Amino acid sequence: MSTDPGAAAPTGQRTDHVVKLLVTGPFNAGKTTLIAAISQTPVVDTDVATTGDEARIKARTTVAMDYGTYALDDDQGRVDLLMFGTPGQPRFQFMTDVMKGDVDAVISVVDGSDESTHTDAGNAMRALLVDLHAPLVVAVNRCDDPQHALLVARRLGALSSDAVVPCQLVHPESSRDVVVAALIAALERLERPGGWTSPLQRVVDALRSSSAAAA
Ligand SMILES: Nc1nc2c(ncn2[C@@H]2O[C@H](COP(=O)(O)OP(=O)(O)OP(=O)(O)O)[C@@H](O)[C@H]2O)c(=O)[nH]1
Ligand SMILES: [Mg+2]
Repeated sequence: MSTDPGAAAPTGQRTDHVVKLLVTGPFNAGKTTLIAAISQTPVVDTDVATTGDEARIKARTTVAMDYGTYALDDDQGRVDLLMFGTPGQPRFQFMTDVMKGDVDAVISVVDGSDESTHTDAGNAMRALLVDLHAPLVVAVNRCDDPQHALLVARRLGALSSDAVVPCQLVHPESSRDVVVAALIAALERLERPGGWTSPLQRVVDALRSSSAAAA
């Protein structure tokens, strides 16, 4: 999470906090649907007509990225939630590498009803997380059964500490549940020992260590 009070919000206004979520997963999983359900601004998408075998599954596919935002501005300041969606087709994998910096949490969307996509989804998810120290939420789409969702997430390689959310992303409230789980996972990471330290605590630590050095 960025807390630069001088940072510019995506709209050009000042912002106090920026929270960045990366939404990833295989072709047709539901990534664009999720971001569109939360974003207050029309999603900047890069969907084009699908070609090849995948054209039989759906007419359009994301080729570069999705980008959606959600802003909260109250008496405690402005928070901008930025959601970046990756393309699902493996040939556009390089875009995930471009987008993955500084993310606060990763949402891995997988189609719970299409087992044929799970091996590749698991490989891509584990490869992404190797050098990305961000918490993970596995969103098992087109799935109502928490037990089945857990099974799918474990097969993908999720850890028992990772959040798993069965969802129906066509329903906006289900997308909200997934994003809330990602924000909670990011918060828990910040509060964990060794994670984020509050600015006040950092000043306390610095003062204590300088007085110890002077003694
Ligand atoms: N029945 C059902 N359809 C869904 C659900 N979520 C998404 N869809 C549909 O599945 C299709 C694919 O969704 P997208 O959001 O485009 O998937 P994507 O992961 O962005 O796909 P790519 O960018 O091509 O990889 C769309 O037609 C959605 O309306 C769901 O929960 N249930
Ligand atoms: Mg998409």
